Amino acid sequence: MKTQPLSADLQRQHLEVTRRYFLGMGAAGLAAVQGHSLWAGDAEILADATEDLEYLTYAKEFGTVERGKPLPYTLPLEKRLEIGLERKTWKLEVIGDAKSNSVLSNPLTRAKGNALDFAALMKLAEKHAVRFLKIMSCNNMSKPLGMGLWEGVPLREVLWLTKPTANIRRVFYYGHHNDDPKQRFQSSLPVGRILEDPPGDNPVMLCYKLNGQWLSGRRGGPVRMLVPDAYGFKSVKWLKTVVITNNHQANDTYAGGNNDIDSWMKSMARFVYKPLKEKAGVPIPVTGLAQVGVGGVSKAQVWIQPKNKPWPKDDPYFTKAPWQDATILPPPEKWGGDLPDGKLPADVRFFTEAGRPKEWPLRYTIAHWATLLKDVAPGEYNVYCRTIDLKGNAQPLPRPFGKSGRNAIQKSPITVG
Ligand SMILES: Nc1nc2c(c(=O)[nH]1)N[C@H]1C(S)=C(S)[C@@H](COP(=O)(O)O)O[C@H]1N2
Ligand SMILES: [Mo]
Repeated sequence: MKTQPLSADLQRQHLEVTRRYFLGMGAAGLAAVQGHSLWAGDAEILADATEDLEYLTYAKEFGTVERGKPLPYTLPLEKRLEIGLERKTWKLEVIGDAKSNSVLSNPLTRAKGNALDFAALMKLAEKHAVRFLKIMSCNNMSKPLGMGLWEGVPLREVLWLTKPTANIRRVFYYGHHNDDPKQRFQSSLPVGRILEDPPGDNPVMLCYKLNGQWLSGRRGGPVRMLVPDAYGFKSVKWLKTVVITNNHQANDTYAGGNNDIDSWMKSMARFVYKPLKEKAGVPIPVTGLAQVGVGGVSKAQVWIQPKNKPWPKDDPYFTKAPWQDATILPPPEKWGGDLPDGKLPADVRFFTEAGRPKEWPLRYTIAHWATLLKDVAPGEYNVYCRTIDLKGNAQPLPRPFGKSGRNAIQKSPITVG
């Protein structure tokens, strides 16, 4: 497996929203902005502040988790055309599991010549296309990979084309894998999740656009699966095959490696700007992101603790620490991320006709947060951040186990003096 760290490009949207926040705070905020190198562009601080991601992530800044030798999108164009990894030649097979007794009277196969091609997908898109925001996050990584506006056709529209009638409990799917079974990356879902969306959720979809652009080969194009509520491993790239089965068991590649393959995304906070060194007597700006999991996010919080005062071992999640609330910032005015004109298109799920989100923050996206640490005496400290969900659970609760999604509380050192 290869992972690529996020680039250290500037956090344009993040800096913009946080700067507005600090300016709006009056005297203390002004002191923080003016007296502070963050806004002056100090290279070291910016490099540190820019490790994470901005609102919609630019293509070149998106984090990647991929397998394959060679990686399919690195093959020459001629080869990509031959294997169907270009829109012109892409075809999706939707078939019954030969080892199972699912009944479908119209499987979509290459052999029969009725596999779904890109033109047919676009025909479905005319009527059924959906667009929604989603953070791509790997359950095994501490920070998200990238924030996207994804567009696609609900998978159920294509499942129904196969005229399924009985003995269907699960759907398996996998991408191009150089015809090498060992390279196959597969995942699965209960059929119910595909046919019906839980209230307030988005459909599982065949995704062909990200941030207003055709889905690139690196991001899994021409078509990838996109599972809104799940960690990244359910969103299989270079999708070519969907298998309908009566098997009730999951076959996900990620079941190996001790991963919990049934986990909804969790809420968690990450620092974006975390100062390493500060003068005493100056308000210290701290900013970050909250990933909004199934439980939502009601608060982001920070806590600063002297290094020489270790926290009691019987409170491993720091639940009794004196956390202070940060401010969750409003939705951005500019969405960024390669969108034509930086503008969201019409008909984004959970947005009004005027292009504003109906609630904020939205589930399975991110929100920015910011705060000032004030009156910190000279000394060595650690700063921590966490989220509180809509039920009042403090991160990493109610699901602290890492293999269902990493959500340990992040800690960052700071010297004040
Ligand atoms: N075909 C294929 N799809 C894949 C993977 C892969 O290795 N091969 N990795 C998965 C994992 S583990 C994650 S976290 C996401 C990451 O998506 P991204 O690379 O677009 O950020 O892709 C998923 N889809
Ligand atoms: Mo992953």
